[in-house]
Amino acid sequence: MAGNNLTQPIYEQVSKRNPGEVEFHQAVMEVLDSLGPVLQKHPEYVDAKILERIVEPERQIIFRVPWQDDKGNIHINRGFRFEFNSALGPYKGGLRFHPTVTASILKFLGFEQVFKNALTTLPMGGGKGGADFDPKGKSDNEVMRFCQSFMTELFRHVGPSTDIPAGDIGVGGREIGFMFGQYKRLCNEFTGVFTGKGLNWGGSFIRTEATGYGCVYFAEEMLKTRGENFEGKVCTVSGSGNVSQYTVEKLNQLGAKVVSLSDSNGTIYDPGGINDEKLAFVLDLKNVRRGRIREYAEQFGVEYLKGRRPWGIKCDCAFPSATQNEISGQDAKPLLKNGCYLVAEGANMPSTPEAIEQFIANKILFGPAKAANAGGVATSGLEMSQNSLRLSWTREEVEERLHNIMVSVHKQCYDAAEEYGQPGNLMMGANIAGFVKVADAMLGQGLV
Ligand code: NDP
Ligand code: 2IT
Repeated sequence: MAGNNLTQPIYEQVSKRNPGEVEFHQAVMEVLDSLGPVLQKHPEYVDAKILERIVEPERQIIFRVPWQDDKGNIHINRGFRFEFNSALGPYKGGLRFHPTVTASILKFLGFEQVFKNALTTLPMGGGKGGADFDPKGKSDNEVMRFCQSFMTELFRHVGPSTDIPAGDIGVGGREIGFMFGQYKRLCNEFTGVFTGKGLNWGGSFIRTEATGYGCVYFAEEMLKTRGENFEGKVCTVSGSGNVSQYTVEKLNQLGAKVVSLSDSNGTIYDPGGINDEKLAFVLDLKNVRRGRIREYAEQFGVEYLKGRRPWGIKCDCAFPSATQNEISGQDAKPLLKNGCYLVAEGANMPSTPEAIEQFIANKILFGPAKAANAGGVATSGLEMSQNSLRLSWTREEVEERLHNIMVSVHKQCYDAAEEYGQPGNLMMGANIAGFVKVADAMLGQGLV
């Protein structure tokens, strides 16, 4: 593609400087591949070395997290925060607690976050953090001791105008509560340093629902471009955590039928549809009892596909909402063959490059993660605004703002794709629209 002679050396430098960090390389490659036409039109970005700067995190923090389990045994985990880019506002992005967490995973997520946050049009830079801690099978007290130890180091690097973490995989309301409590104790101040807080201590209505709701709103805009809506559409959803749960809720509200959910052990297939009553069972199973999705199949007498993902199930629309690289090139084949014509990414980077290539070649509606799942961080931005105002907006007001933001994110991607000669390619549109905002802010702020 034109302009690749400008981006290839940058990709090579990223590979060399971050050896073995394959997820980070993958995320950088996807963005760089979209930017050829932008660099041709804007030589000032090339001269100011915007790309070379944007792929290098502004600050990288790595620390030891020692903690004791209920039996008194000592464990050591590794904690991270990548403060990627602050051109548009304080660093903003979630924390992930999962045994697979590495610098590569968090750098890919931090890099994506920069452009995603730009698309929300709210004043937020990008960052990401977390630890290779596995909350599964741990008691509440063990999770609390881990969170307190994690914050005992992280507190000095974050703040309501500096860096504002939130949740991600393995970090939900319980973990945010423990970390916020420890921050407050160490700093002796009650501020909006986290988003995703409890509703009675500074949280915002709709933050819990925001990523799933936002992803469905984004997909609704994609369908509108073909004169369609969700009424009667058969949808598959992967994962069964926060994003998946509220994707199902909103799809049900809009008249679709969701036939799958999954976790890292397998998939449930419910051809009758996961109605609101069954969804209530999932919320209790996953958020309170912290059980496995297999129990849904046992409860409702439906099929359990052990060790499998949902992509072999016939559907109109697919919502990958679990984790990165969960739709391989091989998975994309049956998905497309069975007639799926909309993929909206609730998770971050769930489709491999081989899968995306097929989606684009087949001209299906493809909503890339940094646009489709921007509703979560957008509502975090709204939580920050409310904290600054020391006011809280109603549920209806926050949901309306979220909806408007998702319509605007879709429009920005759609328009940029058209402007740069790839109509309908929302992946390219998202990369370009997000990049241009950050690049212009970086130009304006001089060589920093
Ligand atoms: P949760 O921890 O609530 O749920 C994660 C779900 O994904 C679980 O069902 C989990 O299954 C499954 N999962 C996690 N890791 C793997 C894996 N390696 N293989 C297979 N399944 C896996 O996380 P969220 O719902 O918050 O996050 C899901 C995705 O959405 C992530 O990609 C996240 O980055 C992204 N996202 C989240 C936002 C938010 O606001 N929370 C905002 C934007 C994006 P199991 O229980 O077996 O681990
Ligand atoms: O990937 C994401 O956008 C998130 N996990 C949400 C980040 C946030 O700060 O709300």
